Amino acid sequence: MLRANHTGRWTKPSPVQYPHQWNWDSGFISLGWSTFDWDRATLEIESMLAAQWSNGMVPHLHYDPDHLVDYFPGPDRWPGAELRVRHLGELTSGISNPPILAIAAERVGRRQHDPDRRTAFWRRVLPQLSDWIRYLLRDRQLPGSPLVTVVHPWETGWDNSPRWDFLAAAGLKPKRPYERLDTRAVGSGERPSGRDYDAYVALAEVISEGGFDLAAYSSNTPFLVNDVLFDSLTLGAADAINRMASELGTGEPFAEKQLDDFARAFEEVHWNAQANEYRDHDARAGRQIDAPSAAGLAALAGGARVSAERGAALFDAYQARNRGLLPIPTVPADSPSFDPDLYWRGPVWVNVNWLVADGLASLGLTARAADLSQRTLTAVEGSNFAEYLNPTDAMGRGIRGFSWSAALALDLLESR
Ligand code: 9WN
Repeated sequence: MLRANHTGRWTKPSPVQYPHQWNWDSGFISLGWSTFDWDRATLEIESMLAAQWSNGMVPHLHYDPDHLVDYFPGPDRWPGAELRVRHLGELTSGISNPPILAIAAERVGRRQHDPDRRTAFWRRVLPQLSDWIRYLLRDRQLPGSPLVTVVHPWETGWDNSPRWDFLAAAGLKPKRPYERLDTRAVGSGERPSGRDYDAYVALAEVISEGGFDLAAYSSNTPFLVNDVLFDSLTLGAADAINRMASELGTGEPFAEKQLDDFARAFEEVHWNAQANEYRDHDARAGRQIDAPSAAGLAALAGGARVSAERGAALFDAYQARNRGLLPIPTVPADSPSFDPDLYWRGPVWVNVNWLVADGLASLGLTARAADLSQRTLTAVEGSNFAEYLNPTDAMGRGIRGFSWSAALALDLLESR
C-alpha cells in the first residue's frame, strides 16, 4: 500500500482524494516505512521538512505541483505562503499540524541499527525540527499562556470534530466562491458539512490576510484554541528533540524549566476535575470546550505528564461509554454529536488508536495497550486500509488504501 501511494518524493495519504503531502500523515507514514525500508522513512520526513517556512513553521500541506487541480483548497487559497518558504518554489498551506513528525524522527532513528547512519539522520533533521517547535512555542502564544494557539481545524487534523462546532456556529462566509472536490470519491454523509467548509475556507482567508501572523489577526478570528492533543504532542516533540540532541552530544534545545512550565499550564488549562477528563480550551472565550471526544485520551501519547492511575481511569471510563463497539470511537457513543459514519464525529481512526495504545504502553499499562493494538489490527485487516471505520459495524468508511492505516498497522505489528 505504501509503495503504491509513493510519488517518488513522498507518500500521498491515498490513491485519490489526497494527492499532496500532509505533515502529520508523513509522521505516521514514516513509522511504517521504517519497518521495512529505512531510507524511504527518512525521505518521508526530509521531504516534509523541505516545505518549512523561514520562521520555522512546517506547514500542514505540501503541494504536489503536478496535482493542483485534484484537490481543494490549492495554494491560491493561502496567498503569501509561497514567499515564506525556505526553498522558493515549494508550495504549501499557511497553517501547521500536530508535530508527530519530530516524535517519529526519533523512533525512525532508533529502528536503524547502524549508529553512524542513525546519528547522521538525526544531525540532518534536528535543526529543522527544533526550529519548528521553537516557532510553536514562540509565535503561537497568546499573552499569559505558554500553550500553543491552534488557528484552524485543519491544523488539529480532526477537522469537523464536535470540539470545533462553535466555529461553524459563528457563521463565517468566505469572500471568494469555491467548489468542493472532496465529495466526488467519498459520500457527503462521511464528510464535513457545507457550513463547516464555509468556515474552513473563510478562516484561511482571515489567516492569509493577517500575513500568517497570530498577533495581526487574533482579534479578527473566532478560532483560537489550545487543542489538548496538539499541546501534548508539542511537549512530546520537544522531549524527543532533547533526547536526540543529548545523544548527539549537542546542547538540548529546550530548557527543562520551559517544558515544566508548559506541562504545568497543560494541567491547569486542560484538566477538568469535575468531569475527570482532559478537554480543549477556547482561548478567545477563556473557557474549556465542553464536547467529549477521544482527544484527551490520545493526549496520553506525547508529553502530557499523566500518572498511570489516571491514564487507566481515563481509558476505562471511555471504554465504558462505548461498550460493545470497536475501540476507540473519536466521539463517545453516548454523546448527542456521535455519528458512526461522519469523519471525526464518531468513526474509529487508526492513528487515534495508535496514539492511545502508545500512551497506555508508555504508562506501563501494557495489557490494555496490547488488547487495543490487537483489536485495531484485526479491524484494519478487514477494511482494505480504510481511512476510518464505523465503530458499530467495524466496516470501513471514507477513502480506501489510506497510507497511515497501513503504516501504523506495520508499526503495531513490529512493536508487539
Ligand atoms: C484537510 C490527509 C488529511 C488528514 C486529516 C484529515 C483530512 C484534509 C481534508 O485528510 O484533512 O487537511 O481534505 O479533509 O482530516 O487529519 O491529515 O490525510
